[in-house]
Amino acid sequence: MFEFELIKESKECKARLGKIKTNHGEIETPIFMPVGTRATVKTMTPEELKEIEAQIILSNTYHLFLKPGTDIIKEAGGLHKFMNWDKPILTDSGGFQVFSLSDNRKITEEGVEFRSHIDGSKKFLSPEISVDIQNILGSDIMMCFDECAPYPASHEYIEHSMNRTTRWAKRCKEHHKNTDNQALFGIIQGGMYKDLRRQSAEALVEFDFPGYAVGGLSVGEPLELMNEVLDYTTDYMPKDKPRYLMGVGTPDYLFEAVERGIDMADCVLPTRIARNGTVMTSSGKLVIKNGKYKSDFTPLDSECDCYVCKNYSRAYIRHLFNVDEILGLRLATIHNLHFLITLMKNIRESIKNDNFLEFKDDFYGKYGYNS
Ligand code: PRF
Ligand code: ZN
Repeated sequence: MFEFELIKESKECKARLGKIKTNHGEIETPIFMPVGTRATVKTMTPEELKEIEAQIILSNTYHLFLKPGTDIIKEAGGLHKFMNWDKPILTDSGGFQVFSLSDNRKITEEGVEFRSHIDGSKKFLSPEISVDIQNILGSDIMMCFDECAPYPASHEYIEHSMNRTTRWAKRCKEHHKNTDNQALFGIIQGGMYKDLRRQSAEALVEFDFPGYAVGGLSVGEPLELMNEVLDYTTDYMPKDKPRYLMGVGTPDYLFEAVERGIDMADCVLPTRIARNGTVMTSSGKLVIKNGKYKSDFTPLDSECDCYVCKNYSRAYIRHLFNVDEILGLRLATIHNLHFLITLMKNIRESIKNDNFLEFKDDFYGKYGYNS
């Protein structure tokens, strides 16, 4: 089963409220998806993820293909069972990680030959292999194998790359058989070029995927440029299908994306910065290792009602980071994910009440913009 219900369109902007139904439960949109690259959201148990109301997590074909390998996950009975997570999972195709992580890659029409970033061994991924792996993983939402082109890149390069991504999407769709239980999303590419975004979207919409992603953004371009590209790209996307912006997860990028009609987003950022000791609060980011928190016995964020903020002080968490205690990483991660998940919940509430733009301005006033 896979269904998307568009519940409401905002009167103020292109923001939407919706609901996705999968075999592993429902997802309210707009949603932020925590990233569990290697079959774990780093430092968190599934029970803790449920406690902070995570509704869906993302995992990666590329990493799981390299380690532990597809056979082990097949033997375990799929990714849900392997990692003890019974809610929805989205898997990325490897089409991004193979370009950002591996060495010596060689792209051909057939696929991508590369060397593993772990042990240097030779590997190969193609649209068909990516679909086969994602079928074994058993994710609720699968992604087409694509090329996420670098930024900046010429019109000529992007056009060539985007057209190949379109041909790869067709091969993914033709190869994917388990369509009743796993929804395969198309990924729109086209760099920062309006004509190419349009061609990419129109070609993919022809294939009638159950959902569409915007790829190739948040690759180093300024926020204003991402906003401009998103603005026209979402206009080329069907209204009755979910729209997923890949790799976006700072509060400001999320607000700007939702305003332009995005329903789903994911990013390693909240979990990654947490492990570096940076926490998001209602008045902006805070580096907890800083000496000024040495005897600050207030919570990370006085407006937060997460388990961490209810029970621990800045001074204690600073101490944990300073002496490299594992609990520091865990507490900062729980708080940051709770912060973004709650932010998205409040965004949904504001769309419902037609005060999304006011909520956004209030948030920027306290948190800051592009920070
Ligand atoms: N393609 C895929 N995964 C991605 C991206 C993409 O373009 C991005 C772009 N920021 C993040 N993750 N397959
Ligand atoms: Zn908190």
